[in-house]
Amino acid sequence: MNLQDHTHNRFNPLLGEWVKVSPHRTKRPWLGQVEKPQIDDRPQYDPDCYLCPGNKRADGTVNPSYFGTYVFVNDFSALLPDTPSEVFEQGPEGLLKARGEKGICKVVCFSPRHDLTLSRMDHDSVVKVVEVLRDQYKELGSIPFINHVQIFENRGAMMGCSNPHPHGQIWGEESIPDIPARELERQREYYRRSGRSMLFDYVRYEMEQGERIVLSNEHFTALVPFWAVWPYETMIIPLKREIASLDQLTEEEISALADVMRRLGIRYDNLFSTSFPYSMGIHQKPTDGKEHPGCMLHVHYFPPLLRSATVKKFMVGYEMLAMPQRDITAEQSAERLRRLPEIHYMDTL
Ligand code: H2U
Ligand code: ZN
Repeated sequence: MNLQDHTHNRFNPLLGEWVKVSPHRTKRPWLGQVEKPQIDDRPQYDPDCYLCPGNKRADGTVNPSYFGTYVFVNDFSALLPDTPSEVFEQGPEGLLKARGEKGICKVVCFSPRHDLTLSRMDHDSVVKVVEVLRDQYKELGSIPFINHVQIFENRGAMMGCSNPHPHGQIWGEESIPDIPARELERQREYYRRSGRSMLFDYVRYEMEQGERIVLSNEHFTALVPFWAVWPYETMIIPLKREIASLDQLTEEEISALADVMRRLGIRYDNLFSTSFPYSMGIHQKPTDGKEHPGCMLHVHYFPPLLRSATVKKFMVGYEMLAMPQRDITAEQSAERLRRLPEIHYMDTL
């Protein structure tokens, strides 16, 4: 079987799921289609933005005149610290099951500048963002009832992001949510079997192969995983040592992670000359005080775009009912991302 010609199912070892790849449908070469660049001309300050410094938020709080980053408790938090942790069970065999969930939700402004994105901020400012995410992981994680901290960024209206001001969210909660729980379980199983971390083995193998690597520096690499579902899905993984969480990073590694995030963001924006929408998030060690053998810190990027700034991939029909499917292979996506320049298109207009 040739992975670039024949339809096949690829296995995702992190989730234990499969993705169908049908490469013959995209046999035509990449046309290198030139898109009209989308000019992002937001003002540096927007008086109507609830995240800009000095502005009033929905709950009446006035944001300070912050420099760098600014973190606050979400005014519409989905999780609250005083929810009762009760169990509900009803119906035959307890089919109707529920459980109370305590938690804290925060919003992190990445910059006071309304017009920027992570990909348009300078390196030092992105370093500050990674540092503040690390500090929040530590702070929330040290609260006894918080056993898992999920950091994420929803970027672009297409992803349901309510405000273009650069920001992310952090949800700390009692239980480990399903997706990270499954990843942790599979990493644990791999560790039990081999005595090594799955993602550390994987990243070293990919570095030798090279064909799915997008970019790297001394400490981190960004690659299109073999089992990617979204057309330009990527992961950032530590290269040099097994790191389980943000608080284990040295200053040098924080700088290296910021570097890869920033450069990957620029390549993404340059792909379709648009401010590239995505959901991005960090998976790391839960804060439940347990061991979690084999757990490695990693960042996932799930971007919805397929062919242009407006044509997105839909997960419907077969994908909703059977399994995910893609046409362009992970190797083709990695090659396209690898060929792009690291100077932001907005800086060349
Ligand atoms: P997005 O990242 O999906 O755009 O969400 C931004 C969050 O900001 C959203 O969860 C919160 C919303 O609850 N928010 C506030 O905390 N205060 C406000 O004044 C408006 C929005
Ligand atoms: Zn703003």
